[in-house]
Amino acid sequence: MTESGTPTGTPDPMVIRHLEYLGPMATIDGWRPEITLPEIAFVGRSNVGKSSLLNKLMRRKSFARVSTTPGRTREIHFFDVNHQFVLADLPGYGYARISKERKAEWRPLIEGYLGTSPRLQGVVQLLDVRHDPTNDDYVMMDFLADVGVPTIVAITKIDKLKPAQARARVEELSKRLGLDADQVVPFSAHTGAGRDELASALMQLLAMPDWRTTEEE
Ligand SMILES: Nc1nc2c(ncn2[C@@H]2O[C@H](COP(=O)(O)OP(=O)(O)OP(=O)(O)O)[C@@H](O)[C@H]2O)c(=O)[nH]1
Ligand SMILES: [Mg+2]
Repeated sequence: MTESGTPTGTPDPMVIRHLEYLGPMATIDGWRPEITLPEIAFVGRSNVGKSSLLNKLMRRKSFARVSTTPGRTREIHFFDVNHQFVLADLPGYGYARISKERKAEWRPLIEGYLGTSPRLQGVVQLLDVRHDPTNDDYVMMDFLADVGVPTIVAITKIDKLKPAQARARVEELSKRLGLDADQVVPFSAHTGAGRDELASALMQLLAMPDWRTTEEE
């Protein structure tokens, strides 16, 4: 097995050949990259482990900054991955120490982006294996369900529990949230578990027909 949990010899489902920062989007009518590629957005409560997951996924040590001060990122950050898709890293939501006004500033950006982005192909929602979903998590999941965009749920920090405990929690969370097994990816940024499964789920998302047009037919 390699560090990422792949049996030796199994091809990497997402070899990162090109990774380029495109820039930040600070307001819904502000700058955003020209839309030429499908986009995949990453969302989650602040401190859920999003930056760590993105670093592992991209096989970079400090592609996304692992923060010591939660709730710092206020913009959507865009990256070109392999000229194949645009990765949108959304600000972490629901950090308790952020004032109500700050939260009110973020919602239009997050929801505006997710609700209107013409090439949004899928969303990866992160949940911490140790915690029950918060009210903010439910608000986000309901919103994504309303939009109708295909969603993958990455369950983070599974190394923090014993393997059997982690499996039981993943099952419990999936059941509670009504998720199909193929929508759920248990993940650890520390051990690399789930990296290739997530990469492979993203490749499948990218291969799907546009959900907006298929829904109208
Ligand atoms: N044990 C363990 N700790 C993790 C894992 N992923 C992240 N952490 C820790 O959780 C904390 C938050 O990680 P980040 O990756 O910065 O989380 P984030 O969601 O990007 O946080 P913000 O950007 O501040 O909203 C850090 O102390 C990480 O070291 C994991 O898979 N296992
Ligand atoms: Mg972060």
